[in-house]
Amino acid sequence: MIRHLALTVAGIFCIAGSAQAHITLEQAEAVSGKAYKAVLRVGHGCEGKATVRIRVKIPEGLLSAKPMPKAGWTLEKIRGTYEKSYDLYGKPVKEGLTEIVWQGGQLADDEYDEFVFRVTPAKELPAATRIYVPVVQECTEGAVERWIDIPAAGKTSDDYETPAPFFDVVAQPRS
Ligand SMILES: [Cu+2]
Repeated sequence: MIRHLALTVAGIFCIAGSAQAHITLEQAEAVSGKAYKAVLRVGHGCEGKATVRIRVKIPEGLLSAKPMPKAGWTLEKIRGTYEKSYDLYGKPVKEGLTEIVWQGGQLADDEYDEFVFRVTPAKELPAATRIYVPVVQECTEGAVERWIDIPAAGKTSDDYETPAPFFDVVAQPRS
């Protein structure tokens, strides 16, 4: 009985700092100006409820975003204009996907899955920029988890209950 209760509690509350349990990105680093494969790892549902929709906001500076289609889920691709024009392989780009939505599937709370997209971090991004990728996870019965917390100065993502997934953009190695 005690064991059962412990499991239930663990299922309801995310253990602080337990990155595996949150929605996180598999690759911690991307090279500026090169394609980055973003693998969003979904470790659980919303307080025990199954995930039915994943909405990803593509942050400014991440160019030519393309989602990887996923069996059992339909994709919605929302286009928008960037805040400024960027140089991508010698061509100016000013627009692209600003939001990606997977929906129509169902991922049980006790199952794990990954949602993949590709982006190219703009060369114009300063080296060692940490990029936060806000994700909204929608579940059955209208439950929602908003993985959008961006740490304030002096804090880290571990200080937050629903941190936004992130990765660091590093400079291209000199050849
Ligand atoms: Cu978690």
